Amino acid sequence: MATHRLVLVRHGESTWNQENRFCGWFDAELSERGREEACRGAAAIRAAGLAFDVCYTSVLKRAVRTLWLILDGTDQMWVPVVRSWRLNERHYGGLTGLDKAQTAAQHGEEQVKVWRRSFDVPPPPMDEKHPYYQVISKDRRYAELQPGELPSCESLKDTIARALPFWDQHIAPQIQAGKRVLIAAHGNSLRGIVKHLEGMSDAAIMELNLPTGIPIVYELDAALKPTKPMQFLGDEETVRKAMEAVAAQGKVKK
Ligand code: DG2
Repeated sequence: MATHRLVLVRHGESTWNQENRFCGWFDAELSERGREEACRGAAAIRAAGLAFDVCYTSVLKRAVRTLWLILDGTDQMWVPVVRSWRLNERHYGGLTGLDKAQTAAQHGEEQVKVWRRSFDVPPPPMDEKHPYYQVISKDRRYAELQPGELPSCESLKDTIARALPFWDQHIAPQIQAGKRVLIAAHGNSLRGIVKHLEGMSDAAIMELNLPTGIPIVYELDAALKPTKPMQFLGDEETVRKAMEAVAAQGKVKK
């Protein structure tokens, strides 16, 4: 029996999604289209009559701003917001900044799918000479991380390993206490949460591509297990096309 509800949303399209670049921990802004997606997400949440008691997001502005636009568009700007680096996108390591289609042309589509979607194969690490090393690794928002916590690249498995403690210690107890929770995060940090919630296999999660800006509703039982499949607040055709478009980002452009 469903006793709790959880809403997840991947941020709206970022400028680097638009340019088809691996983004990871780079702090890209929302594109104009991304802002519109977030506003449409807000309208869908309002139409569904969903209210929140606490919201969670990453420390990356594409997710934070998406949350702001949703809270603004649903007149819930007063609701407490908790930000954590543990909800950041997976760290794309040495791929950060590269064009996904050009990377597929250079290394092959299969390799790019492994880097993007395999469960436990990380991308190559970001070394100190990488053009985005300083701007990411030396950013003061990560100054409090303990030795060994700042990644140089992450697989989905690594991403789950650092996101799950935050889920277990902060988010799950709030849901279990009856709080209505919204999480605005990223394609892969949310895939990690979905994998955990649904108990998906390492193979099944490879095929899941989350669209930008379309809220996802989960009905959960007392043990926080979904009582039915995730529901998108968007029409089926739009969701299907958006998921296919995400998957196609790693294909060579003809
Ligand atoms: C994208 C996801 O993350 O990329 O880091 O490039 O959700 O923060 O835009 P997001 C990135 P893919 O794993 O879908 O290639």
